[in-house]
Amino acid sequence: MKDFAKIKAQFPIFKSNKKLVYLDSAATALKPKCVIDAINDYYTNCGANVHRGMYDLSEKATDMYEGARKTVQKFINAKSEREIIFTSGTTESINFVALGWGGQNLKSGDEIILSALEHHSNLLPWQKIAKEKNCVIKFVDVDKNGILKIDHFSKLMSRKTKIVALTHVSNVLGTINPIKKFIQKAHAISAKVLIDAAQSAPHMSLDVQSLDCDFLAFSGHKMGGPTGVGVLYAKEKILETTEPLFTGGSMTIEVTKNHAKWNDLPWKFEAGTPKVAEVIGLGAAINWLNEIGMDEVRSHDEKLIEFALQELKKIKGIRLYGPCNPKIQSGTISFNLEGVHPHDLASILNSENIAIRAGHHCCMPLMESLNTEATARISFYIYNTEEDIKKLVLAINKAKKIFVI
Ligand code: C6P
Repeated sequence: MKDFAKIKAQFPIFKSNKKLVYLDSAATALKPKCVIDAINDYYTNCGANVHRGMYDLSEKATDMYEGARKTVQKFINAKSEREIIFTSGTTESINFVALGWGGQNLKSGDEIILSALEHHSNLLPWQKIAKEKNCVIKFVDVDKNGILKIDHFSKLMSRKTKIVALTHVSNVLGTINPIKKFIQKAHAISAKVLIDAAQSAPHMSLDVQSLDCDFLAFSGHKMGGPTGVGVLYAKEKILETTEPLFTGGSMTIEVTKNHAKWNDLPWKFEAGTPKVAEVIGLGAAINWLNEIGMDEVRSHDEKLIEFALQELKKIKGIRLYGPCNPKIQSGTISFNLEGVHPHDLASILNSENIAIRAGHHCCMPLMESLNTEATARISFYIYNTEEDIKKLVLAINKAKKIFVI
């Protein structure tokens, strides 16, 4: 059992903002000192570009950058570093698949299956390519607890299904979807599967070989890493036959006036100067998570969800969305308070130094399914404590007194 008070002490933000109760980690997680130090160290003591210079500092930068790739590979148990592509985040990773792989492989009449839970980042790239290629998008329904209906998925699948793109964990409801079952079903009809792991990679251990997904996307900034960096995992045999979406420096081994030969994997997908400092920072974040242990992270999450659900349920007029079950819910709870708009609630909580998110959370179709325009959302990470939840509940009751007559 880890000492979570000691873990919280590793976050400099709590020294400059002593009263902060940060409950918006699904938007972005705070950064531990070791990550800030790793980025600082790169700029202070190295600063060179990667894969280019024949001098010590550039070789050092390349070693740190490629070392981070190895760290990511092990973190998700990918077979090879060749399967790890650094992107700017989940959004870019999904766009790479939809527009790059999809642009090359989808054709008129093909079907794409998404779900009612998807973040706009796992919806709009598919809408774009579906319009371009005249494909059909179908959506797996969620039940009243925000859980994907696997029976409905079975009904949607057909010979025309080419790709299934699903979120592992909902950023609104926290639902942990049983993605392995969906992947197995999709593979039975030879469809490819992309997993949006933006909200799962920071909270639980992932094993892409065991899941057998074809693509997996996540962001560094939601797991203690810096903004501006993310990962696209894809099976090597898919990457080998996929053309790069972007072209430019570093992704070629031979260029003439009319022709270019692509570099080896994974570099053929990393055109231009990469996000060197950010990738190094992401590597540091993953090393730090590994030290804590992803099972500890998940179990801390589970305990906080359980405590928060228990305390929130005591508030009269609260409506909780989602599974309300810590076993299948990761660090996020959405709710509404009768008589108080979520924006007003967020602003009252802000005056009590409590940061939450309110709105549609970039999931407008899901809001429609939930029959609401917006929710208040709290989301945890390893620096949160039961004390934070007690402060939240006190502040919600204060808001009620102001707004509910
Ligand atoms: N969700 C939230 O507050 P980027 O912005 O590329 O790092 O991640 C996009 C994204 C994709 N999928 C899911 C499930 C997500 O939750 C997010 C980001 C944040 O919920 C910001 S909108």
